[in-house]
Formats: sequence, C-alpha cells, structure tokens
Amino acid sequence: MDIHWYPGHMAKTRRLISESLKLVDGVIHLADARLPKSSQNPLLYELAKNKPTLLVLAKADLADPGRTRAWLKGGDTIALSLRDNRIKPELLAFITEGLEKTQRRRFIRPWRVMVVGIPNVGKSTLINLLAGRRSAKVGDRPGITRSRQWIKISAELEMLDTPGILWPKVEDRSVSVKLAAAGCIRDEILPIAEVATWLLGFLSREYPLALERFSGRDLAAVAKSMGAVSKGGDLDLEKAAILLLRDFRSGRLGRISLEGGK
Ligand SMILES: Nc1nc2c(ncn2[C@@H]2O[C@H](COP(=O)(O)OP(=O)(O)O)[C@@H](O)[C@H]2O)c(=O)[nH]1
Ligand SMILES: [Mg+2]
Repeated sequence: MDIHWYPGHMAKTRRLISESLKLVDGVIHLADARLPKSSQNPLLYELAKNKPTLLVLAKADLADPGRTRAWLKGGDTIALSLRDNRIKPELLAFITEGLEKTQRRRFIRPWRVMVVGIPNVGKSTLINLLAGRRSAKVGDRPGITRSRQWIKISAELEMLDTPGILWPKVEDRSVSVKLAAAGCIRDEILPIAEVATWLLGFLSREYPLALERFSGRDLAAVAKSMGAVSKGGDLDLEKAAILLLRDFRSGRLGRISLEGGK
C-alpha cells in the first residue's frame, strides 16, 4: 500500500464518529458522484449499523449524467449539485422521507442527523446549504469536535453542525489514483504527474472528446497546448499535470465520471 494513515488518528476519528452516532436518528453518507463507489468508506456502514444511512452523491454537476443515472437505478440514493440552492427542498424531502421509511416518527422532537464522508466531498457545503447560512466550519479536522451543536434545518430536522470525516478507503493503486484525480486525497500523497498520466489514459479510452484541444494524449502534449514551459524553455510536465487536474476537477474538461454504470 502506498498510502499511509496514522492508526492513532484513525482510531480517534472512529471513536468520535461512533460517539456522535449515538446522538442521531440517521446518517447522511456523502460521496462524490464522479466516483460513487470509491468515495464511500464502507466502515461507516459498520460504525452505523444500527442507524439508517442515506447515501447522497454530491458534485453531480461534474459527473457524467448517463453514468450517474445508471448507477442510481433501483437504489435509494440521490445525486445532486450542492452548488445549486434550488435542490434544497428535494434534499430535505429525501432525508425526512428516508428516515420515515426506517423508523416510527418521533413526535416529541425533530429528526436528528449527521453528515459523514471523506475529505472534500462537500460536507460543509451541504451543511451550509441546508442551514441557509455559513454555519459549518471550513477546513477539515479529523472526526468531530467536542463542542457539538444542533442546527435547526426545519420543523422536522436538526443536524450536527460538524461533519464526521472518514479517511478514504484505499484498496489498491487503481482506487487511490481515482481518488487523487478527483481531489479526494491530498496531492502530496501520490506523484501528481502519475495521477495526470493515469487520467490522460482514462480519458483517451472513455472520454476522448475531453482531450480534443490538446495536440496529443500525453503530458508533453498537454504541456505544449497549455503553455507549461519552464524558464529554460523545457516543457514543464509537473505544471501540465497541475493544470490538467485543475481543469478536470472544475469540470472544464466536461462532465466526466471515473466509475459507475454505463
Ligand atoms: N461543482 C461542485 N462543487 C462542489 C459540490 N459540493 C461541494 N463542492 C466543492 O467542493 C469543495 C469541497 O467542499 P467542502 O464542503 O469544503 O467539502 P468537505 O471537505 O467535505 O467539507 C469546495 O470547493 C466546494 O465548493 C457540488 O455539488 N458541485
Ligand atoms: Mg469541511
């Protein structure tokens, strides 16, 4: 395995999430629509085995709509763009209806939920969207802080103000490279040129149109087309990799999924 996590950190995160889970009626497991499987951490289903878990896929605006549709088929999942405020009623209905299906309604207080997901999937964005103000803290910290607070979302729903942060589950290099390309693991963890080269190979096979504006399908061609040149005049492959990944992550290469149905 190429990626090292610190067991102490993982144990602490796990414990903090478990503690928070005791307080809620259900969990929103937030994952990324561009990699709906690899951006989940199945550990959550183990930690939350007694709690209904609702899967929400964010960043659907960046994902391939056909693949997202195929992936959602028959499942109890929703895919949406958290950058679009108009999805709020749909998301609220998905959460409350999802909870109502699994347990008897508690009339004494609103449903209580928490958001859990790997870094950068959109947890803070989701909390801010539902809370209607900038209430979630920006910047990740492992697990949940001690000073937990409930945010009132509606008459029926309250949410913990701090999300649970799980580390990505990396099974092998084929998963880690996808997570890296999507920005779900830090760029320092895998060599960026390797990630960009993998992405170029994937795009040439699956989304060749995305590469049309480059003169070829390797990093050197990307460097040439994007003007990534060092002071000495050599092609700067590292810079080309950074620019390519930036364009992929922002959707400038088109709506692309790295996995999912077809
Ligand atoms: N395009 C797009 N970007 C999103 C979406 N959700 C979150 N983001 C962006 O993804 C980045 C990480 O979001 P953040 O909420 O901080 O993730 P967190 O680490 O899980 O809390 C931010 O730049 C968000 O603006 C989405 O649905 N679509
Ligand atoms: Mg956050």
